[in-house]
Amino acid sequence: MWENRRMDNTDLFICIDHVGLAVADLDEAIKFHTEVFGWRVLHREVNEEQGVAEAMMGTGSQLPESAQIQLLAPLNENSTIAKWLTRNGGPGMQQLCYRVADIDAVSATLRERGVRLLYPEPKTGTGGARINFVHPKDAGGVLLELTQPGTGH
Ligand code: CMX
Repeated sequence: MWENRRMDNTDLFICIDHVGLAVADLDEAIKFHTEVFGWRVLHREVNEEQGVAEAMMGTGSQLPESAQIQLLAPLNENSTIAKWLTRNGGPGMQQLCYRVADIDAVSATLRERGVRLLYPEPKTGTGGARINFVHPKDAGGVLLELTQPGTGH
C-alpha cells in the first residue's frame, strides 16, 4: 500500500498544505479551535492584497501526520471571504491548498491541461509563500490554492 507514497516524476503536489476555513471573527475562531479542538496557533498575519486576517493552526509540526488548517477572516466587506460568508450564510470550508515545490512548473502543466489559474503570476501568501488559485469551476467545485512555501513558512 505504501510503496506508491514516494514522490514520482508525475506528481504535481507534495501534500495538502492546509484546508482554509472562512470565519467572521478571527479571535473568536482561534479561541474556538484551540479550546475545543486543541489546535495550536502556528502563525498569524494580515494579507491586505487578499483582504484577509489569517491564522495558521497546526498539530505536531515535525510529524508526517501533522496537519494545518487556516482560519480566514475578512478585512472588509469587499474581501473574497466576506462575499463567501454572505453567500454561504456563515462559516465553512472555503478552500483546499496543495503544497508544490515549483509553482511556475506546476502552473504551466495545469495550463497545458486546460485548467485556468486565477492570476497570471503567483501572488504572496502566508509567510511569504508564492500562491495561485484554480477557480472552483475548473476543479470539481473546490477552490484550489497552490502554495510554494517561502522562507518564513
Ligand atoms: N469554493 C467553491 N465554490 C466557490 C467558491 C469557493 N471558495 N467561491 C465561489 N464559488 C463558486 C460559487 O458558488 C459560484 O457557483 P455558481 O455559479 O454555481 O453559483 C461560482 O463559484 C461563482 O464564481 P464567481 O462569480 O467568480 O465567484 P466569486 O466572485 O465569489 O469569486 C473566486 C470566486 C474563486 C474567483 C474568488 O473566491 C477568488 O478570487 N478566490 C481566490 C482568492 C482567495 O480566496 N483569497 C482569500 C484567501 C487568501 C489565502 O488563502 O491566502
